Amino acid sequence: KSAIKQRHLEVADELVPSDPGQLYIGGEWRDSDSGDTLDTRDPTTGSVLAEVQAGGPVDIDRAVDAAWVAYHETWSDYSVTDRQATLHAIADRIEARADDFATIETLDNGKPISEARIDIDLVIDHFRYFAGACRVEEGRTLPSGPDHHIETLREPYGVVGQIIPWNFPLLMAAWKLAPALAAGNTIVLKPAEETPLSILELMREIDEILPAGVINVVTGYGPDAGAPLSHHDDIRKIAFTGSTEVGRTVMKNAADSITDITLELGGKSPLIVYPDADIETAAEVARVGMFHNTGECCCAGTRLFVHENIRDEFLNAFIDEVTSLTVGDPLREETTLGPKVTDEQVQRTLEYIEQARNSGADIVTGGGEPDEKALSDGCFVTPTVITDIDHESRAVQEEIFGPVETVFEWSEYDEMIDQANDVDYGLAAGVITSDLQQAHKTARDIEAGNIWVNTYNEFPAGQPFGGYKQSGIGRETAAETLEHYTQTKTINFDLK
Ligand code: TXE
Repeated sequence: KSAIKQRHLEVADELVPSDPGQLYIGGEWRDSDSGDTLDTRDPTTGSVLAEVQAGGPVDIDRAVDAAWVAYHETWSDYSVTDRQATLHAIADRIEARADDFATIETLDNGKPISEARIDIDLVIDHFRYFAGACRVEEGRTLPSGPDHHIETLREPYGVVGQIIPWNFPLLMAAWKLAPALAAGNTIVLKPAEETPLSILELMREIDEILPAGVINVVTGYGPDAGAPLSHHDDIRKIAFTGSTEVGRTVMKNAADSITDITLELGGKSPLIVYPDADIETAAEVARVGMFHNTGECCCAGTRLFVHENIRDEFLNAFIDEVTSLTVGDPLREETTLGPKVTDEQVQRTLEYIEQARNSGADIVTGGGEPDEKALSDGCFVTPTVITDIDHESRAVQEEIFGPVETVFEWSEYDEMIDQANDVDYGLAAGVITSDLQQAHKTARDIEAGNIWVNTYNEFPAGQPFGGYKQSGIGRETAAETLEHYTQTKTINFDLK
């Protein structure tokens, strides 16, 4: 065995129980109805980390029933201060084992441990943020004549369904669980089949502080466990993060039972560098914007627009940044680029690079798998920068979701903005300039839900996150998210 494999097996032995993976329904651990299981693998070594249950429609039915029982019998009796205390208690539990959660995330997803720690800090912050935010949710008293009193209440939906992806497993769970619980709902959550381990560990950790059935977790494949959740008649709201393609299916399913929906989907975000930018800062922000989390970020700044006056100077500095990324074992502190999550994702990324190469684009650095023998069992792709590529090509228009940057040169503002907006997505954008007026104008002209100026990939709780165009519907991580998890009831009193 290689040294990396040996180390990962030892760490997994310590942190992943030999039987980690039952479904968590009604506060109990149980096998799936079909008895089917699925393997979750360590993308660094290719080894199986654990076998978990592959849930299906019957398990989803059970979980939805359990969530309704919990809603009626316990969770609706929790006052807002009780809910606040529960959310803080969840945050405390995660904080006490932050290193364990970060390590499990690195084993299962492959993200560098230093980035996994950032995820876990944000997870804790999100639970605490919503613990506070639910205390300021208020109804309204409406103007009316002397004979009436009209008021509104914000009421929870009851049971909500949540489907999440593999790129930030525990953070995406927190973005969904925290506001749903804060608003008074109970939940059926389906993790991604690639990365269920941190969420199962979370449920083991908080089992004793959460009434049975308030959160139910059904692991499994999308079509078997996700689809039945998305068109379940007894789910009152569905929240999904994943590909735009599956998001469209989930939305159609939700239409069958007129279920409210929020969607956080793909992106193809522009990062615009102005001629007045400090070159070193710009190169660093661009590196973080593209290569954080191995490029597996829906908001990654995948289309880099550099002003012609600084194009060569910037590109040199940027290539220096990219080639100094340390590709390797994500459990090591110095690693800054880990493996992708699965072989399938590697193949998908390499196909996009190949298409770009065949179309005559210039692969300036990277463009394949690393040569090191020690990494040969893992899902690694070298950090890649592509120039001279047609903006209409697939690698520019479609989400690659890997460590692949495409670079464009611009001179005329209006043309650059038109091109920056010329994709189906509208999730995020970055602007790098010291000219504040220009930054404001660009931020307004870009069709996207999140704009970072002189920074990128920051997600503090409280800052709304979500997309324009085909990047989604609704906003997460902020006070307004509570509105997505509640419905308004109007009460009109006759005073005569
Ligand atoms: O996503 P899926 P995949 C993009 C990214 C990536 C591509 C494919 O471009 O390369 O999507 O990744 C569940 N009904 N993003 O295939 O399939 C699935 O089990 C209900 C962007 O992993 O969208 C998982 O839990 N649910 C993205 C979740 O959907 C279904 C993050 C996401 O998986 C389902 C991930 C169905 N029919 C991928 N089919 C982002 N926006 O951050 C699958 N699922």
